[in-house]
Amino acid sequence: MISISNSYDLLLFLKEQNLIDEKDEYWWPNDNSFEILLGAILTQNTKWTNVEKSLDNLKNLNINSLEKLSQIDLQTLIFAITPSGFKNQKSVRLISLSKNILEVFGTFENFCLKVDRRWLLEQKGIGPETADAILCYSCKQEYMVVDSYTNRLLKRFGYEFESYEELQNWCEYGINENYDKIAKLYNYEISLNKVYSRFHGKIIEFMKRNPKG
Ligand code: 39A
Repeated sequence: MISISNSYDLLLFLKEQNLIDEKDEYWWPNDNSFEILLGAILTQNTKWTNVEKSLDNLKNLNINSLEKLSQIDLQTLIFAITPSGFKNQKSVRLISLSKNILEVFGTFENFCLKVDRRWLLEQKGIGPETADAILCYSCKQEYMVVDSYTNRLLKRFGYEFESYEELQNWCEYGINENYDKIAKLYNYEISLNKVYSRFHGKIIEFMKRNPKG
């Protein structure tokens, strides 16, 4: 393993390996922002392959908007999301989140523009990782998601963090500090949100290919 002094060095190390060349532009499978919101909740405590099965079931039921999700029959939702686990808890939370978004923001588009991290963290079942996944990938805001893969990867490089926020700050700081160099690498066509999105995606893909340090 090479040694790294900051998250920019880590990004360069991962970028050289072309880990997400075949993936979507922002790495997270990107049919639409509403589906990303569903995926961000469904992926809690389960593998992504299980989430894909639940998302397919919801697509087959044509649950493609907050309005439809807020009115779905609970048992139908529970059955549809069974593959991704915690089906009762996640169903209640999805319905209540969709109702709260409609009540406070009116539309999904307005939610993406106006929502902040604090509001998301006040919702039942949404912790920092889920909130940041929604902000980063659904709403295209400038937050980087960090997770157990990020923690484990950085441990291999000798870094340990005391909290989610400390790890997130470390990741975002090195990127911000070196944003000019990064933008140059991408021919100045990359937003900070896209750098965070792709960086997180590279970390996950690297760890899936290299599960043992
Ligand atoms: N753990 C994960 C994932 N693994 C993923 N993909 C693969 C595509 N997403 C979108 C979220 N969490």
